[in-house]
Amino acid sequence: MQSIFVPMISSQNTSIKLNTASMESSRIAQPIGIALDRFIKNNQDEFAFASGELSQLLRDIALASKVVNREINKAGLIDIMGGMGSQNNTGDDQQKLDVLANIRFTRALAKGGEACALISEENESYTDLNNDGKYVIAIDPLDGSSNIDVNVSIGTIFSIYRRKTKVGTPISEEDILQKGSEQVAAGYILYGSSTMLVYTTGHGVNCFTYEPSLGEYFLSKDRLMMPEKGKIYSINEGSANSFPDNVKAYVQFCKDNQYTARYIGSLVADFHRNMLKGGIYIYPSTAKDPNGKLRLMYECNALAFVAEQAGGLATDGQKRILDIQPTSLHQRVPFYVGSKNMVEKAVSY
Ligand code: P6P
Repeated sequence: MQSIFVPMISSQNTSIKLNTASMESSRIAQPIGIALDRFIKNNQDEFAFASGELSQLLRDIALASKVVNREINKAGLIDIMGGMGSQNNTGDDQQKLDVLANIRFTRALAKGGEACALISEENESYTDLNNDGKYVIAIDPLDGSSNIDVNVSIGTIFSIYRRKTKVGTPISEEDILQKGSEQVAAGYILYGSSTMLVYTTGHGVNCFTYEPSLGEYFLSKDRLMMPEKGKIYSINEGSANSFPDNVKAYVQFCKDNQYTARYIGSLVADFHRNMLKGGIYIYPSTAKDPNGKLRLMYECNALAFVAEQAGGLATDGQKRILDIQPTSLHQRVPFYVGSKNMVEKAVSY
């Protein structure tokens, strides 16, 4: 299938420059606008396992994201109109969007057949999908969903692991509690001014923009690299009184150096902005959340993998996020992620 060039005018494209310098010699420049499936087929040597399996997994995730994207826009409209929507979109008829998104992603992955188990923020325990599946998916189906009511961008975050135990046998804990360094792919969907799918398989970060009129994701950036330096810091200073001293000192450093404070309160949106412009996002331990608020398995690991693949860093303040051995599905960790120089500076205090 020929790649379709779809002229998309969005802030994402105008600031995009193909970073050919960082492209490995073995790879040809992918034509901007190539469809997701074709892109995966063109780069099948980059996925450690059968590319058809990755295609299927990303297709399952992309499919669910298209449905969620449509629901988000609709829900946003109803909420803005206040009372009109209050009877229709609450109670039994329509579920909360978090739950709806969870159902969509679970169903799509179950149908796709490649996943044997699903870890989700919405489920207390993991979900058995198919003992013949080879992959374990960890997902935050809709992060920051409280922002929908005020029409702020929100996101889906996902990690893909290869199961450790033999295909066809029951899932075990060693399949589920894997370190972030074991991820074979990870990424996020940002439901923003344009809806974007950003993922990595360990060979750089690729960004796709969704074209609703065609129902397809098209490549809008190949090999996205995060600026090593930046002057944007994202942290909820409302909790500043209970920040650890090192975090207080770093925030003061940012102020003394006239950095810009940007905190959307939606992790994927803050993270994606920093990916493009350079910056650091910190959710430290606070009085309310002594281990930080963000979850290792389905928020921090995926974004840490993407950040590192884009030349950035991600730690819990002491340890590389991807080296942390999970002990429970929903464990929280302090999270420092972003431009290399900024994270190094922040943890040097
Ligand atoms: P706070 C949303 O609930 C979320 O998980 C992230 O998307 C966001 O960055 C963070 O929590 C905001 O938390 O405590 O600053 O409101």
